[in-house]
Amino acid sequence: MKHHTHAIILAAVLLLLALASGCSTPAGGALERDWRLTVNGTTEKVITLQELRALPSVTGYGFCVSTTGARFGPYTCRGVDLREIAALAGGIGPGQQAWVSAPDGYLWVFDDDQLDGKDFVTFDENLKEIPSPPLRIILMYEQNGKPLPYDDGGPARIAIVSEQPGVITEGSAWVKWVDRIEIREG
Ligand SMILES: Nc1nc2c(c(=O)[nH]1)N[C@H]1C(S)=C(S)[C@@H](COP(=O)(O)O)O[C@H]1N2
Ligand SMILES: [Mo]
Repeated sequence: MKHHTHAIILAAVLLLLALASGCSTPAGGALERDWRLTVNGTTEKVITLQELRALPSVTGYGFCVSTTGARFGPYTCRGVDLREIAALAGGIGPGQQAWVSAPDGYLWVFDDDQLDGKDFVTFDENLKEIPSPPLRIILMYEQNGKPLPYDDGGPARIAIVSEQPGVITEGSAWVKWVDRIEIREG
C-alpha cells in the first residue's frame, strides 16, 4: 500500500515536471517563443518574434508555385519589408544583396533591384508569364490573418507580395523558417 502511494506521487511529480518543461505544449508555441532572427550588416542585431511583429508591417497578396508545379496560395500575407529589417543592422545600399537563410541550410539571395520589388519572374493563374507589377519582399509572420504554421515555414517565411491578387512568383525565393539575414556586397 505504501509503495503504491509512492508510485502515484512519483508519477504526479514526473507529470508536473514534464508540464513545467513544456513537454505537453504543441511545438508551435515553443518554436515561436524560442525563435530569433539574426540580422547582420555593418552591425548585428538579434530580434524576437515579438520585436518583428512590432516593426511597421506590410500586407499583400502572396501566391507561389514550386518547380514541381505545386501551388501555395493565394494568401493574404502580413510581414515586414526586408529593407525595414536590414535597417536594423545598417541598411542595404546600392549594389548590396540580402542573403536569407534557414537552419536547414537553405539560402536565397536577393539583389537590390528585387529589394525594390523589381526583376522577379511572375505568372498568371494559368502559369503564363506576365509582366511583373510592383512587388515587395516581406518576412511573413501571418498568413490569412493567423500566425504562420511551422509546416508552411513558420514562425517566419519570405513572401513576395503584390497589391493585386493572382500574381504568382517562384517558390524557390520563399525561404521557410528564416533565422538569418545578411547584408553583403553584390
Ligand atoms: N528553408 C527552406 N525554405 C525553402 C525550401 C527549402 O528547402 N528550405 N525550398 C524552397 C523551394 S525550392 C520551394 S518550391 C518552396 C516550397 O514551398 P512549400 O514547401 O510550402 O511547398 O519553398 C522554398 N523554401
Ligand atoms: Mo522549388
